[in-house]
Amino acid sequence: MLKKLLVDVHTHVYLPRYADLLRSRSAVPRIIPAAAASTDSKPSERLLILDHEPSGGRPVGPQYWSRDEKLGFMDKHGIDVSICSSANPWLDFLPTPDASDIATKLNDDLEEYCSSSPIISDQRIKRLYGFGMLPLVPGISTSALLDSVRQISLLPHLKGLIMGTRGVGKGLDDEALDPIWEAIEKEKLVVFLHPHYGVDNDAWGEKENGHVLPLALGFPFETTVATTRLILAGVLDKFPDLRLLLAHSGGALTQLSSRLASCIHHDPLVASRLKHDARYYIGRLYYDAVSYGSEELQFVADTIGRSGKYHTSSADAGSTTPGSQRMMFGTDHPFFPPLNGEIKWRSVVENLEAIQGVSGWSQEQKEGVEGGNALKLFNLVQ
Ligand code: 5CU
Repeated sequence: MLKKLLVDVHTHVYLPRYADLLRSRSAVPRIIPAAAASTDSKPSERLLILDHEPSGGRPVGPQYWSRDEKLGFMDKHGIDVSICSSANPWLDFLPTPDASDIATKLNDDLEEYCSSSPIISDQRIKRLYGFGMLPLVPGISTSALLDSVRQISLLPHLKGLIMGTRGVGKGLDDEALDPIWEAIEKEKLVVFLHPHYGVDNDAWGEKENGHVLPLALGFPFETTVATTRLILAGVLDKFPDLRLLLAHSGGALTQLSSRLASCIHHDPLVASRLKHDARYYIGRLYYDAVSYGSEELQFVADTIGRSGKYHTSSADAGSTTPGSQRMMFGTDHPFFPPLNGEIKWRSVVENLEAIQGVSGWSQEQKEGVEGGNALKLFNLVQ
C-alpha cells in the first residue's frame, strides 16, 4: 500500500530573482542590508513588506529563497510534497511592462525550482509543485494576462496560480477579469487567493501591538471581503468550475455566511444577480487548514459541508459532502519561524495537531486534509 502523503498547500518562496528585485528597491517592499555593526556573528538582511514592520525590518535569509532550506524544513516536519507560491506582495508594486516580463521569468524560475526537485519514487511524483503568478497590475492588457495563464498552464509543475485581492486595481469583482477567470477555469488551474493589505490601519488604534492585529485579523478579513465581493458579482455563477483555494481557512467567511445570505435576501438588487443562496457558493470553495485549532477546522468543514442544501435546483438540494474534503494542510512557511530555537516549528506542529484533534473527523477524513484532498485537487494522484 502506498504511504499516505503529507502535502503542504500554503508555503511560500521568494525566488532569488524576486529577492534581487526587492534588494534593488528604495521603497517598501524591499530587502535592505543588515546594519554593519551587529552583535550577531551572522548578520542577516532585513525584509520590509508590511506597513509598520519592526524598526529596520525583520531578519530574512535563505529560508526565504533556498530550495535546500525548503526541503530541509519539509524533512524536519515529515512533509512529503509542497505546492509553493510566491509570497506577498507579488508584483503589485511594479509598472505594467516590468510586471509582465518578470512574471514570465518568475514562472519559469518556479517551474525549474519544482521540476528539478527530488521525486518520491514509489508515488512517481515530485516533492515540489508550484502556483505561478499573473502580472496583475493596473493598466495591464487582457492579452498579457491571458498569455500568462497560458504560460502557467503549459509548465507541467505549476498547478495553479497565486493571486492577491486587488485584481488589476479594482478588486476581484471587476468585470475586466472575466476573460481571465474563463481561461483559468478552462485550463483547470487552481487559484490560491491570498491577502496582503489587511484592512484600514485606523481600525487598529494607537497601542503598539506589533503585527498581531494585521496578521491575525487584517489578513483574514481582507480575504473575507474579497471573496464575498467575487461571489456577489456572480463570478461563481459565470464560471461554475473555477476552483478557488482560500488562505487562512477563508478568514471569517464561514462564520458570517448565514448573515451574508440573510443580507442578500433583504437586498433585492443583489439577490436578483445570484442563482443560489450565498451559502451554496461558500461550500464550492477550497480552504487551507491554516487555522491552528481543531474547533475552527471542524466549524469550517461543517459549514461548507451543508452547501448542497442551498443549491436552487431541487435535484441537487440536500446533497452534502463532508466539508473536510475541501480542506488542506498548510504551514505558511517561511513565516512564523520558531522564536526560541525549537527544532520543530510551533506553527506547523499546531496545525498538524489541530487536524488530528478534530473530534468529528474519521481518520480517513484527517488523512484527506493532511494530503489526499490536495493530491486530488492538484491532480497528483497516480
Ligand atoms: O508575517 C508576515 O508578514 C506574513 C506575510 O507577509 N505573508 C504571509 O503569508 N504570512 C505572514
